[in-house]
Amino acid sequence: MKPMGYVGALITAALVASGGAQKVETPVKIGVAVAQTSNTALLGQEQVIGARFAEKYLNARGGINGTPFKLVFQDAAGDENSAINAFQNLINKERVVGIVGPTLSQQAFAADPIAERAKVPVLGPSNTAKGIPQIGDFIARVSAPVAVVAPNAVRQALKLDPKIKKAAVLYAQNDAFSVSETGTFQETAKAQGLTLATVQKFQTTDTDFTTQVTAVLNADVDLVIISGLAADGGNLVKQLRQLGYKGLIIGGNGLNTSNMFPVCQRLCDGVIIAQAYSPAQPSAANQVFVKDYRAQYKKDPPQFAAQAYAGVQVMVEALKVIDRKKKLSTWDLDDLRVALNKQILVGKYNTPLGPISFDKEGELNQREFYVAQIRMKDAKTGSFVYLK
Ligand code: 1QQ
Repeated sequence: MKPMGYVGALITAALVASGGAQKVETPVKIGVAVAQTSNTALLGQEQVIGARFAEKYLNARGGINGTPFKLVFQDAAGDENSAINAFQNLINKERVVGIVGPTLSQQAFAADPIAERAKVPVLGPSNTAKGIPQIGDFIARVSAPVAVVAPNAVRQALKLDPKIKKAAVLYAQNDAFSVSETGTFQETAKAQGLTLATVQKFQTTDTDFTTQVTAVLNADVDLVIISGLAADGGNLVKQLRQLGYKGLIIGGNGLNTSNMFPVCQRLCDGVIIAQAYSPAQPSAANQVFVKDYRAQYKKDPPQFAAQAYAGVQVMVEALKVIDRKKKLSTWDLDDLRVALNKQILVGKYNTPLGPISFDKEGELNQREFYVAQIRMKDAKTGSFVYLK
């Protein structure tokens, strides 16, 4: 963990001494704490793109009632300490009004309590484990939980091949999201009448999966379901194919990025992944987003970019409502953070994810979910093809 530093400590001490009262700076700063480095950046890179995109386009459309806002990025990397450090910097040094982040649920369980104690609203852009909104009053998420997203992949696999009877389940035991998601996958598979022939564990840091793949092959299954992150997940897919597994593979949310393609290359082909976003979502908000995104990046936006965009959008729209009642520049920062949290939870938002809102605990209300399958054109290029 990077230490806060002498200046940061001095500022914090001064604020504590002064009772914390400080005016909001303009332009208003929204913090973004996602993985810009480490293996988790395979997922976080798409969030940075989505958030920057939101900043550019929402500001071009008037920002907060005519005043631009500013995103402040702090690299939360892939571990708990980096996420905690990023949150502390954003809260105490950058004095942001709210935070979109972190990337992993594993990090959210460690860093969100820091924001909760400081009364700073957090929107989890990709924190899908069970229990995230329950961390505290200031914690909500724009990322639908595994319990509602993951089952769609199992149902779709059975639609593609109704003869599937035996499944193998593999999960990263050192990652809170993977543990949560595999629970949902295992319940769904059993509820659908499948036999769980083997359950295998690994670590997100593993690169050699010979033991797990051998167990899968010995169990003679016709479906493999993986809950891990992008680098480990990609290597696992690759080694399953290299050692001769021929059946369908379901990947969880941690494999939900084209940044995995360089890892498993052609062998990524066919992996089925449930989606909390579709570029085809017909809402006007999404169609504008897709058109603008395509113009800039020459491809469809991926789920993690769309969710990060939605996170920034929700903060901005809630700030607009508050600003209309009392100009943001006239607020005390502490009061504005509390008001922002309240407004986030009562608002309704037309986002690229479709229309969304939150329940009292900060859990996301979202209507539509999808399933996509990876199609590789060659070793480097592929795409997520949405299934009906
Ligand atoms: C979580 C996730 C990750 C796989 C998203 C990046 O869903 O940690 O909750």
